[in-house]
Amino acid sequence: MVNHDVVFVGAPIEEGAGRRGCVMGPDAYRTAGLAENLQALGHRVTDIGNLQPEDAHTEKVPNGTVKNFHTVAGWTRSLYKTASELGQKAVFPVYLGGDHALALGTVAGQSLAANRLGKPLFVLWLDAHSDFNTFDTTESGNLHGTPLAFACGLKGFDGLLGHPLSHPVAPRNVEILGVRSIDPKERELLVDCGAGVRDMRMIDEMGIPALLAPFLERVRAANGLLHVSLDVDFLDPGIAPAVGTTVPGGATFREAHLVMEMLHDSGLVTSLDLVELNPFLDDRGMTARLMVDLTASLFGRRVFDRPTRSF
Ligand code: 4U7
Ligand code: MN
Ligand code: MN
Ligand code: MN
Repeated sequence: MVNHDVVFVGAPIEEGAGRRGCVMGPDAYRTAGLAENLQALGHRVTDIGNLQPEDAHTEKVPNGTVKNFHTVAGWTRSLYKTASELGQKAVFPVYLGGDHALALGTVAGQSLAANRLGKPLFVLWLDAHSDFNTFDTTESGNLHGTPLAFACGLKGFDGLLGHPLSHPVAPRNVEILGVRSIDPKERELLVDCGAGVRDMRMIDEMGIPALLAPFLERVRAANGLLHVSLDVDFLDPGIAPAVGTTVPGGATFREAHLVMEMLHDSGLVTSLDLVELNPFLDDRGMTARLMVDLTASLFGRRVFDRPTRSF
């Protein structure tokens, strides 16, 4: 088994979401024993604590619908900087959210770093939503619904960093898995750019392995790096209530663990977002603990190493 140098980066951003509470996410993961669980698997863990947003208040607000633009832009800048640095080192960053607007900074930063290493970045987006709105298409104005569009280089986002994105992720290198809520304009953007979208019905009909294995093969064939962005609402609300944007019919306990186990076995994942946990909505920590256990599966936890004999 490969032992990683894991770095925790706390990002208690909640201004991208429609309701408050994600600010408590990073500490909930710490309380639920994320570090201890990864250490028990033989990994080294360094927790660099929580980042602070930069000051972006002089930037022009793109339009009247977008909410908390300056705060989100400030977080995007500090996360972008941190991710572009960590992404070039021999460490495995785990970004502890915070709402999904965190990924405005992490994916762009990891993509810049991958480019500097001469490798393409692939992104696996585990989410009930596709998060592919732009500042022009968002109806809610909540910026946690936009990070994947930004990372793919769609137009209108320049104010976030104060400059255009230099190394966007190729939409063909993006796979969205578990989706069951897409806004009409998002759908058009997704179809136009050619991102991979695998909805819950496809999981029902084909199962996780038939969907995930071909994507992992593409990452391997391209000698790519893989960033995984895990939104709590990927999971069925019955097993993961601590999220502000529940959508019924999500991934089951075993489907989610199988995704993580396959990701581990692939050896391809190089960075991870844990986002949208809202501890204020949790039931005695059950969602925080499930997210910790899923992360442990991604880092190699398994019940039994190999059968002692064939059947
Ligand atoms: B999350 C939504 F309208 N599309 O833009 C929007 F349905 O990070 C939801 O995946 C976004 O939780 C959900 O507000 C963002 C809505
Ligand atoms: Mn979501
Ligand atoms: Mn999301
Ligand atoms: Mn959400």
